[in-house]
Amino acid sequence: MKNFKLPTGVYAITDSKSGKNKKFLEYCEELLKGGAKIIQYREKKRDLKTLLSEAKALRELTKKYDAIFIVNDYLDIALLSDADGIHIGQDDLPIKDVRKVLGNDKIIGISTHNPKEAQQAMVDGADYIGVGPIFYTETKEDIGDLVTLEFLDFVDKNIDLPYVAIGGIKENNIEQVLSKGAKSICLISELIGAKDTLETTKRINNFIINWYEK
Ligand code: TZP
Ligand code: MG
Repeated sequence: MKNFKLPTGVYAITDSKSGKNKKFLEYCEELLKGGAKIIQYREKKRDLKTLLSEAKALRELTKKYDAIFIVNDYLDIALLSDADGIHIGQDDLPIKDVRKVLGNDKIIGISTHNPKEAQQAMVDGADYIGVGPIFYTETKEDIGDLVTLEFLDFVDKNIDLPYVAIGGIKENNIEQVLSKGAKSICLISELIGAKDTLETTKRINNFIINWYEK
C-alpha cells in the first residue's frame, strides 16, 4: 500500500488467551475502545472455519472503530475476511507472491530479526516490519534469540519503513522502546493479563501518543 503509516500507539494482537475471561470479541472491543487503531488476528491453533468466522467478525468490529485489521499467516483468511492486510514471518510465502495475490492496496507486514531481513523487507516491498522479540516473552513459541534494543535502534536509524516493536514490552519497560523512536508498540500479555484491558490499553496508548507530542 502506497505511503502506509502505522498508527502511533498500541498495535494490538489477539492470542488464544484473549477470550480467557470474556468472549473473544468483547476482549477485542475493549482494545478498540482503549484506542488501538490496529488489530492483528493471530491465532495459531484454530481450525480454518473458526478462523474465518472470527476474522469476519473482527473485520466488522474494526470497521466500526475505524481501525486497521490485519490477519497473521493466512492469505486465504485475509482475502476472505476482506482484511486490510497480512502479517507474515520469514518462513511464510515470499512477499512478492503475497503481493501478487493481495495487490497494491493491501498492507503486508513481515517480522524481522536482523539488519539483513529488515533490508530485504524494503527491497521486497513490505509496507511495515515487525521488530522483535526485544525482551523475553513466553507468548511466542520458539522465540529464538532476542533482537534487543540494539536492533531496534538500527531499524529506527537505517530502515525506511514503518515498524512495530514487539516482544516482552510492558508498561514498566515501554520507555526504553520509546526512547529508540518506536511509535507503534505491540503488547500482548500485558493487555491480556490486565485487570481492566480497556483502561490499561487507554493508559498505554495515551502514554505513547503523549511521548511524541511533548
Ligand atoms: N513476535 C515476536 S515476540 C511476540 C511475537 C508475536 C510475542 C509478544 O507477546 P508479549 O506477550 O507482548 O511479549
Ligand atoms: Mg507466521
